[in-house]
Order: sequence, then structure tokens, then C-alpha cells
Amino acid sequence: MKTILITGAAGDIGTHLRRELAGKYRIRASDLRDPKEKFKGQKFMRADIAKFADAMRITKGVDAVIHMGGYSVEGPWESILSANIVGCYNVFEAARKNGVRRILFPSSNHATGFYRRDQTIDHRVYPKPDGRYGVSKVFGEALGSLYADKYGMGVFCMRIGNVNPAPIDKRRLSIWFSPRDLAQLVTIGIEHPEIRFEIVYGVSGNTRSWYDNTNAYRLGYKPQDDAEVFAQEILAREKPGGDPRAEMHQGGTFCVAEQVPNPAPLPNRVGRQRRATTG
Ligand code: 15L
Repeated sequence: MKTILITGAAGDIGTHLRRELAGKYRIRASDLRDPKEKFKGQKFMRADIAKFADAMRITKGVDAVIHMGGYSVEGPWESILSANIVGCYNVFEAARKNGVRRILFPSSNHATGFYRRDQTIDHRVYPKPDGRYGVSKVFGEALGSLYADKYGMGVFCMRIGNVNPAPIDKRRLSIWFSPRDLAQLVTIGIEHPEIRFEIVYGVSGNTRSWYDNTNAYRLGYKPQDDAEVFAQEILAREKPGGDPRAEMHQGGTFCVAEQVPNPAPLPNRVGRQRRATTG
């Protein structure tokens, strides 16, 4: 059985993944904080990926890394720099030094968020990030490309939409990614024998998708879910209006906001918000 490191294991996506992959892999979970939900047999290692020594410790002896750790929304540059630039570099470099052969990098729909909603884009389009967070995801993709070409690592970049049990609004009808489809795509990223460097879109088979996800399908991805089954209910409660630039572009409010609410702040530790998101 392969040993898989999931960084950012206490976060939403990390938690869905730990649940979905339980029993299929030997899971090593790492984060700055203890995960609320725990699954039998999964080992937890507390770590701050902004520290290289921590990155070395957690990547030792694993077959693959699913690097979910980082700052997960648009936010202050200092936080993005530490978690998503320094932290991301540390994880790739530590993995290389420890001989890890494969990394799954969660890029984001925000790496291409300034494409318009009336455009269909594939994995070959040039990046159009919609904020500092989106820029950090482009950085991760570029770093992955370097580590694949220069060091022969297998790197699988998923431009993830929105992972949730169900889509939460109109924009997410186009980018929803169900937990079981996430698990299927991640399994392809771990197991496919021919991955050198790939970019795919991490979304379900949504009728309203903005993506031509041919590259994921070529690698065997067969999504089981489609947000369309929720469309009527979502559209009925959608409030009209909103910023026209956000409405026009795929990245939505990320295209206009300087900061969106951080889903992973550390309560009662004012001024230490960055630390809550680098694991
Ligand atoms: C992302 O990249 C974020 O990590 C996630 O929290 C959501 O905001 C998602 O994009 C989205 O666009 O819905």
C-alpha cells in the first residue's frame, strides 16, 4: 500500500480527501492544527511548511505528496508569500531531497479567473490570475513544471473549482467539484503511470462548465456528478446584481476583492492568521 502525505489535512479539501481515501492508502496527514475529524489509522504530523525543516520531516518516506496546505483564498501578500510561495517551494524541494517521485498540486480556478464566463478554456491557455492568490497558484504550476523537467518528478496540477457536497451558488454551478470526483481525480494523479507534468481542471462533469477538460478525460477521469441537478434550487435563491466585473469573469468576486473571508483562521490568536493556513 502506498504512503501518501496530505498537507493542509485539517482544511475542507484535506478532510474530504482523508475520508474518501481512507483504507486505500496509508495516509500521513499534516497541518498546523489538529484536524477536527479524524479517521482510523491515519497518522498526524503537526508542521508549518513555511519552515524547511518541517517540510523535510513530513515528506520523508512517502510515495506521493498531495500538497493541499497553503493560504486558500485571496488575502494579504505577506500571508500568500509565506504559505503559498515559500511553503510551496519548501514542499517541492523537500520532496525532491527525500526522493519523492510524485506531487499533486492543487492549483485553482483563480489561476485563470480573468477569463470571461462566455469563454471555454482548456489546460493550454496562458494564465490569467485574478489576484495574489491566483498568482501564487501560477507560481506552483511553474514550479511543478520545473521539477518535472529538471528533476524528473511526476507533477499533477489540478485547477480546482469549488469542493463541496453540493454547489453553493450560480458561479459554482460551473466549477463544482464533488468529493467523490475529487477522490477519483486525485487517485489518477497518484496512480497513472505516465504522468510527467499535467494540468487538468478539478471539476465535476458540470453541464455549465467553462472548461474543456479533455486532458483529464484523456488520463481516464470519468466524473460521476454534474451540478445541474442543483441548478433550479440554486438559481431560485440567487440574488440579482453584484459587481459586473465579478459577474463577467470566471473568478467571480476574487476579481474585485482585495480579501475574501479566510476559511481557516486561528480563533483567539489575533495577528497569527497566517500561521493558521500554512500547514
Ligand atoms: C479556491 O481556489 C479556494 O481555495 C476555495 O476556498 C474557493 O473559494 C474556490 O476557489 C472558489 O472559487 O469557489
